[in-house]
Amino acid sequence: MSVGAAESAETNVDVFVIGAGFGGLQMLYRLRALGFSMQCAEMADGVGGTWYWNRYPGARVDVQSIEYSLSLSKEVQDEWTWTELMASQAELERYVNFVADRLDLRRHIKFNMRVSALTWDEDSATWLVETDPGDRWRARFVVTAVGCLSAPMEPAIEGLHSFAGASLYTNRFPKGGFDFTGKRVGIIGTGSSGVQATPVVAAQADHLYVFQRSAAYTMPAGNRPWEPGEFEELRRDYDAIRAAQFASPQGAARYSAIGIPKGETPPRILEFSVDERLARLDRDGWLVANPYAWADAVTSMDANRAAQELYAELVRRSVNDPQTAEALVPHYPMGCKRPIIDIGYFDAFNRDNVTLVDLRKGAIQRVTPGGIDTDQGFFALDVIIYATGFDAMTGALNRIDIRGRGGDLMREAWLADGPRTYLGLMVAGFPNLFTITGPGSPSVLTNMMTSIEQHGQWICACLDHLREGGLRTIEATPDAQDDWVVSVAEAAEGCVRIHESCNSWYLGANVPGKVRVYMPYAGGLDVYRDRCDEIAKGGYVGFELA
Ligand code: N01
Repeated sequence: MSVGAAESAETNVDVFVIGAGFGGLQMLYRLRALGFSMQCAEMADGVGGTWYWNRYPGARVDVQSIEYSLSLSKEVQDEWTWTELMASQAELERYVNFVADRLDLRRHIKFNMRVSALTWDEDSATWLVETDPGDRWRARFVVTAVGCLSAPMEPAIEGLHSFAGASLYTNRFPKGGFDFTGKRVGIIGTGSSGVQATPVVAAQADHLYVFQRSAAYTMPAGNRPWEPGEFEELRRDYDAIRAAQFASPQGAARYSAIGIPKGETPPRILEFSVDERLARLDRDGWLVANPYAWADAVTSMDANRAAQELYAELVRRSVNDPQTAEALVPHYPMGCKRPIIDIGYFDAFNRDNVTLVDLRKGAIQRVTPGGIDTDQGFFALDVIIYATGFDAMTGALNRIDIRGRGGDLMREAWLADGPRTYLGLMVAGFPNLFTITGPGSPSVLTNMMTSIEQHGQWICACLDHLREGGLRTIEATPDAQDDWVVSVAEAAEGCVRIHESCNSWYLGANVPGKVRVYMPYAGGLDVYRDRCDEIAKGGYVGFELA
């Protein structure tokens, strides 16, 4: 493929890839194999995306690494050895660097380069790619691999920048780490990041104050190092492991934060008496406090409340101080937010040097140079850790000025009704632009590795099809997009996910002013992949090819 008339100081490529996390790296590998010319820009000075930035103490994947790893290269799969069931950030960062080196991908990547604008040029049917240092490219196709949880949120807390001590963000944690020894530390946020960081910081700090606005639904990860020879034995069975992973609705067939292994059909909690539920709890422990453990817990609020009761009981059994235990019980539906798995979260609250500050009893007023002022008193601190999350799913895309046909800005098109895409892969009015794990795809509800690879395969097959057919453009039709937006909304139906008491980042509820729309496709990755494949087989139904 070659691009039409080039402008000066613009380099031509077939495909421009944004982001060198796992999504971008696998894309580069697949594109190169197909003979496309390409360029990738990465904001950081290294590969890894999520696993580059989120290097806070305790950061760890919540899916088993044998599944949370790339399947695309046999060499990588055969040569890499995981040391634990679920890898730490440090191990994942080593892995992603190994992938980049083993597959010789670095030569395609410009680091420390932020893509600031993408502008569609009607006449040449190309994208102008503009970057922060000023380099420009002209690409026939653009693939965004910018991540779903990569646009950090700074909380709107008065005086945040006045703090005289150290302010740390989990999603931009210092590369060299941080020594909390002897420090009075406050952590704001009890989502996955805060829950993972709490026990590790508690073990080091002089005192840790956990500022909790909403309590977490979290349960033990069950992580452990592999027994000698255990991983090697599993690796011999990799074909079957990958087949099960790719066939499952979550893109992960083994125990993880996003699902429990397929076994017997889960019972309905409302068909059990309270005594029977407690007997299950005694038998199965935390597994009963999981929205997937009950057939009715995600669809019926009564069932959900019954499951919440079991969770509360388990918290009470885990935390010594009854007041702290009560404060750690959530007051919103189980399964509405992303489930969390942890290592020693509740044990941390049994330590003398950890205090839970339940913000439901008095909110944060402001940050001052000396600490955090709340309606329930002042907390003097040396360090504040913000574990306050992301502008999820659309944030990273919307921070780029993406102008499609007629100069329309993508973030403006998404302002009124939330993100509108076809399959989460393309957007009407924005030809030749593919969004890996974009809003409207299963992405964050699944093992991201599986979803990333599924999108990578689909996009490459599509580009190959266009090349074979001598076609210049592909674009989602507005009708197909409208229908897909309805499918995404329908898949989220069922009271828990979109219940009025649910304020998840899936709904954009954590970002002031963001329209409340359930953004990922909840119909299952297996169903979704079949749909994508049928669409391709049918000649890219719902797309206009020219
Ligand atoms: O962010 P979050 P996260 N004052 O949005 C609180 C993935 N992930 O970085 O719930 C006080 O979940 C906020 O309170 P509330 C995973 O998909 C995966 O932890 O809005 N508190 C909440 O407690 C995850 O879901 C892994 O009431 C404030 C917290 O900050 C996603 O990333 C590890 C506040 C934000 O929680 C995001 O997780 C880490 C304020 N002004 C992340 N503003 C693993 O693989 C916000 N909060 C294990």
